[in-house]
Amino acid sequence: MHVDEHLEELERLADTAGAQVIGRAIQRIEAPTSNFYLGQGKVEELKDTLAAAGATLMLFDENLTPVQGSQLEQHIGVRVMDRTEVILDIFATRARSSEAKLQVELAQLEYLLPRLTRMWTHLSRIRGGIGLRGPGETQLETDRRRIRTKISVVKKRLKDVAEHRANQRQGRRDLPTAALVGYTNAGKSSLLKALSGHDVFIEDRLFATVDTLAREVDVGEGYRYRLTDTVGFIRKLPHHLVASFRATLEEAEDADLLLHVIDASHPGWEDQLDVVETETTSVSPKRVIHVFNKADLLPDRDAFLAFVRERYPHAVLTSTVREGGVEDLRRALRTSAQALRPIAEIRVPVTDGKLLATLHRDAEILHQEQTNGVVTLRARIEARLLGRLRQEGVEVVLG
Ligand SMILES: Nc1nc2c(ncn2[C@@H]2O[C@H](COP(=O)(O)OP(=O)(O)OP(=O)(O)O)[C@@H](O)[C@H]2O)c(=O)[nH]1
Ligand SMILES: [Mg+2]
Repeated sequence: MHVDEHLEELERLADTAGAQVIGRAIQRIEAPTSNFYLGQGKVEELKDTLAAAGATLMLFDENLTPVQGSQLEQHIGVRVMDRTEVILDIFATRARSSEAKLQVELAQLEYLLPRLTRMWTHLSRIRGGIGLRGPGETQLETDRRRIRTKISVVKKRLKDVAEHRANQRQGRRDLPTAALVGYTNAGKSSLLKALSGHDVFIEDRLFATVDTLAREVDVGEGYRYRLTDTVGFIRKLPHHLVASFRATLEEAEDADLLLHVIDASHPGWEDQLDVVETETTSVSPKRVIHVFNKADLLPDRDAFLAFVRERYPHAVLTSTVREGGVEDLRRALRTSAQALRPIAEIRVPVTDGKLLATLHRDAEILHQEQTNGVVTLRARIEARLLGRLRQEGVEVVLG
């Protein structure tokens, strides 16, 4: 991606966060300096530009160390936010579920901890008159301790929520599952909406989705899939900081199939694809379908599909704004569902209550009848479970 595209993205983040951008500046440097990141001359120039424009905020596309952030602020005299801070700000305003709120709180606390001195400087300045004097070491230490305690409390609560979610997922293996993953704004939520017919929140802004959300999707011929929408990825974000991404990764890890959604119309789609692949390496190898979305904006769809299929043989093109634009994906899901959940006839002695209960929980029962103490079930059943049943000597006939 070019630096212009990077700033374009930062501008969209700023817009999402509610800031109005009045100008951009770029400096090419050999290596960041430890005090300002930028060179001294550039800092002076920025100071004048910002003052002349009456700007109140400077956004930095690179992540700043606590020292760089505080030095820049003191020198330039406006609030300075780096990429991560802008993104945390967006997450804070968008989190809805109690889990997402906890995740954002944790990320903010962890971001805050090494920057406490700087935040205090802000406060004392806002209160006025006290100059740049900090709160004193004792106060700082107390605050640090309090934040650390808070962090461990929030972590504990998040762990409980995550365990609860994992249990819920475990208990539901009746349908094959797919996770929609991808760069932010690629169209993941739009695809979930188009496929499921349910209303899903969509917006032409970055990070419209900060909560995972699951919907059932009819993929035809009686097959269904459970699709999960997840939080989008973005370049240069310290993902360890944002626990929401862990939820995304957990969903991805648990799913039978990954749908990697790519905005095919974006000039930097290849870089975006790489960012997502790097972030999800921990969940592969897994079956992945590359879904090239916004195909309606492509000048030559056939040529594009031929090009991407050289690298991703199972790639599909989609458009959520075109009539029938997601049917190729629906068909791919159906093929995959048929392979993952073949239909089988299973005969179980009526006395085997445990096996019957397992089947009722984990398989989709299509038909059931009982004769002479034997229950015959016709069911869509996970290929893995079917193999296990066979090994245990259960009578199973495919088809
Ligand atoms: N032209 C066109 N626009 C699309 C298509 N699919 C989605 N969009 C638009 O792209 C923007 C982002 O869509 P979302 O579905 O919110 O994207 P997302 O991947 O869920 O984004 P985040 O939740 O922010 O990570 C919206 O303005 C959609 O209307 C498509 O097939 N064609
Ligand atoms: Mg979304």
